[in-house]
Formats: sequence, C-alpha cells, structure tokens
Amino acid sequence: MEVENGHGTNRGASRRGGVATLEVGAVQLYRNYIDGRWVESSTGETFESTNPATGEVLGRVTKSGREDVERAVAAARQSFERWRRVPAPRRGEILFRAGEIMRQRKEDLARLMTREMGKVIAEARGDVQEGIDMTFYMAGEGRRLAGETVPVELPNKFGMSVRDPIGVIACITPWNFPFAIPTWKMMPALVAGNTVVFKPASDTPLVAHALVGILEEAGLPPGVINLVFGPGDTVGEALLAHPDVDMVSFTGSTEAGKHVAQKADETLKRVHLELGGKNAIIVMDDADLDLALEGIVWSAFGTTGQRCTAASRLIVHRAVREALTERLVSRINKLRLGNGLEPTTDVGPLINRRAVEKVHRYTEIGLQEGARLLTGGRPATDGELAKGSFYMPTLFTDVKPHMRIAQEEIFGPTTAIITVDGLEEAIEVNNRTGYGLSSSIYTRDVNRAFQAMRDITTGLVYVNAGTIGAEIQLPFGGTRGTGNGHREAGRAALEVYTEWKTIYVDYSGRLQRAQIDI
Ligand code: UN1
Repeated sequence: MEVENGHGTNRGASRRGGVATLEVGAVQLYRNYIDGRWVESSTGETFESTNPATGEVLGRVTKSGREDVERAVAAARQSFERWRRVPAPRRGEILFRAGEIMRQRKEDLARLMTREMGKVIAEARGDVQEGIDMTFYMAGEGRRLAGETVPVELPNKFGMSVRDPIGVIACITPWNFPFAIPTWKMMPALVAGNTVVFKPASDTPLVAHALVGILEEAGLPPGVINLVFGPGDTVGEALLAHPDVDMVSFTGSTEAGKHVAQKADETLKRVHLELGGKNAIIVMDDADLDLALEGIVWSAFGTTGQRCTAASRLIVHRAVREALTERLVSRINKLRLGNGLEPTTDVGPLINRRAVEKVHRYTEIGLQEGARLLTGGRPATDGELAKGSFYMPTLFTDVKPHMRIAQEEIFGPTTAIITVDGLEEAIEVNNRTGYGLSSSIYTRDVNRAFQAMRDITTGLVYVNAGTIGAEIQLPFGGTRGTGNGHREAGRAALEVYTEWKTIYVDYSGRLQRAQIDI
C-alpha cells in the first residue's frame, strides 16, 4: 500500500476510463473491487442491470455471497491500521482528486445514471453535483476535523478531545440517489480514517462501479474502499453479522432499517439509519399560489416522487384549496412522461415493475379509504412507455390525515391534498406521522413562518420552497421513524463517522486528583 505519496497501486484491473470491466458477449461484466483488485465473485453467478425506461440490459454484474463479504471485510480491516495513520490532510487530498475526476466526468456519470435508474437528465446531473459537493466538502475536512481544547481545573495539566476513526464501515446505499448518497457516507468515513465496504443497491450497480473506479484512480490505497455487489439477504446480512464490521450506515425503508438496527445490535455495531419520509407542503391562505404550485410540482413529482424528501402530502388552507387544486390538476396533466434522456421529459419511470405495482396498490388503497382521485392513478403504457415502468402522476383530494395514503411512504408520483382551517391545525397534521424528515410552508406572513419554524418537528424545514433540495453543508436527516437520531452531511456527519477521544496530559510531575485537589 503506497500511502506515503497518496497513490495506490492498481493491480490486475483492465481499465477503461478509470472503470474496470470484462466483456461477456455484447454486455460487459461488472466486478467487485476488493483489496485494490477488480474480481469476480465466489458464486460465479451474475445479475443484470436494466434501464427502467426501456428494459434494455446495461450490464451483467457479479453476484456476491458470504465469502466475498468475508474477503472485503478482511481487506478493509487490514488496511485500516495503515489508513488511519495517513495524515488527514493527505486523505483529504485523495478526495480532492476524486472530486476533480467527478467534475470532468459529470456528464457521462449523469447519462449513465439516467439510463440505469431513470431520473431525468437534469436531476441526474444534480445528483452527481451533490456527490462532487460532498467530496470537496469532506476533502476540506482533512484540514479541519476539529476537536476541542478547553481549560482544565488543575495546574500544569492539558485537556483536549480528538476525533478517531471507528474502523470498518459498511455503507449500504439505495438506488434513488445512486451517486450522491454513497458519497454522503463514504467521504466523511474516508477522510476521518475509516475503511469502507460498499454494498450498493442492486438496481444501480453501474453507477456504484463508476464511483469506486474514480476513487481508485484518485489514488485511494488498496483495501480502503471495497465494493461488493449482491442482494441484501446475503451480502447485506453477512455485513450486518460480521464481527469485524464496526459500523453500518444504511439508507432505505424504515422496515429494512429496523432489521438493520436489530441485527447490528447483536455485535454492538454503531448504526446510522436514514429512512423513510412522509413529507408535507403546507399552503396557507396568504401564500403566493404560483410559487407554491411550482414547489409542489417539483417536490411531488421530481425524481418521480422517489425521494425520501418527496412531498407526498399537501396540507392546504380551505380558503385557497379550490384555486390551488384547479391549477395543480392542469399542471399535472401537462407533465410529459418519458425517457429521462429526452430533453422534453418532465417525469421519468419508476425504478422497476415492482415499484409500479406498489404505487398502484396505494392508488387502490386511497380509493378504498374514500379519497377522491383527481388525476392519474394508473400505470402509463402508451406507445414506448409500455416498455418501461411508468406511472401517471397522481393526485388525491378529500384525504384525511389518518388515511394510509397520508401516513405511509409510497415512494412514487402520488400526492394527497388534506384540507385544514388554520396554521395550528396545519402544523399538527404535518407533525402527526410516523416519519419526520422534511416539511415546507408557503406563507407571506413572517409571524406564521417563524411559528412554523418553531413548531414543526421534522429534521428539515423549508419556508417558501418545496420539501426537496437539501444542500450538503448542513445536516440532513429526520426525527421519529426517519432515522435513529444521526444526521448525514455537513459537520454533523463527522459525529457519526468518528469516535471522540479525550486526552489529558499532566505535566506537573506529581499526582493531581481532579475534583479533589482544587
Ligand atoms: C433522498 O431522497 O434520499 O434534499 C435524498 C433532497 C436531495 C437528497 C434526497 N438533496 O431532496
């Protein structure tokens, strides 16, 4: 491991633009990255990555089993002792180089992302940009990673706290932000001196592969990052059970998050969970309705509603409900579905057919519960759309706060209007779900805005903007079922990926007893 000059060795990989692949027939084979080598899994099996807009097969991916996890964890464990001793500014320099490569390759990465998971190209560029931002931000932490020095109570004694890495961190990431979210986890982990085993979602292996290729190219030493492709029930479970994995950082559903927490608890791992949301936009009677409309369309249907921050509830003051609803229905009916690579597309596909079924089940549930469907409510299958996993942007009204469509995360292009008569009721409805990620309020009254900022109990609050679009330099995360109290992004992320060490140096040359010899 050539950590001294910050450059790792590249062993045994066939390389194309920083990405290592093998050809199998017409489609390429994408392999794991373990201890600085691109390797096939021990199972000999593969799975496919497909384009959710067209059904096209994009690549074959090695499917790992427990043995591969074993190797990856061993590599991460072994490299930890070296990596943690590399000065943090040098670790940051490697991240800085990675950020530069990402920037050069932004367009290619964005196009790959749109093909692999469907989000429209402008949003894919945003996802890559968010990863670049996080990488540069954490590169800078290499020269901060600040602890504290404070006065101590005894003479000739010094006290300080420093941040230590935790060890081997398993990063288990979702497909909806296949570039940004892995960087949220790995970059703080790496700059702080941890080593990583990365298990990306099986719907987006190619983007994960490209990201790891960039880190290799930037000079990350072998074993510091390890990539293992495969299903949650084998690869994920093996990581959760492994005694040499010190921490798991997981983004996904609340149900899966509970399982992660329970399993990780058996070996007393630190657990960071970033889970679901049931986010709302409150529209007050004094709101700028045009502005609110833009925020709603963007937050409810951007990324086809597949964001944990998506606005799946609209809490609307009775006085403006009719005017807003009318405009909203007409805007929704103009949204163009299609392949995210087409510049005319507003809304891309859902991630796969199972997601279409799930979203449609919620349409049926909404109807059974007595909500009124205003538009959408069915899969979109006209012409070319039939090849992909498309669902019509869907709006319900006459929704009651307790209904399942107002309480459960749908993760699709469905949103629900709930009518209220005042601010307090709006805030109460906003807060009363099992989740607590993001909220928004549209009002032109500064007093109401401040009351909302004080009383809303979600981790993110927006005033006169939608529920999506968090920036990486501030904490990201939520209350209640959205997580376990940790935050990603910003300096808050360092609290998750480091361990505090408090150090006292007594240079008096005699026994000094704290709290006693004062
Ligand atoms: C997610 O959906 O899991 O605030 C993350 C946002 C994005 C991140 C979303 N910056 O919507």
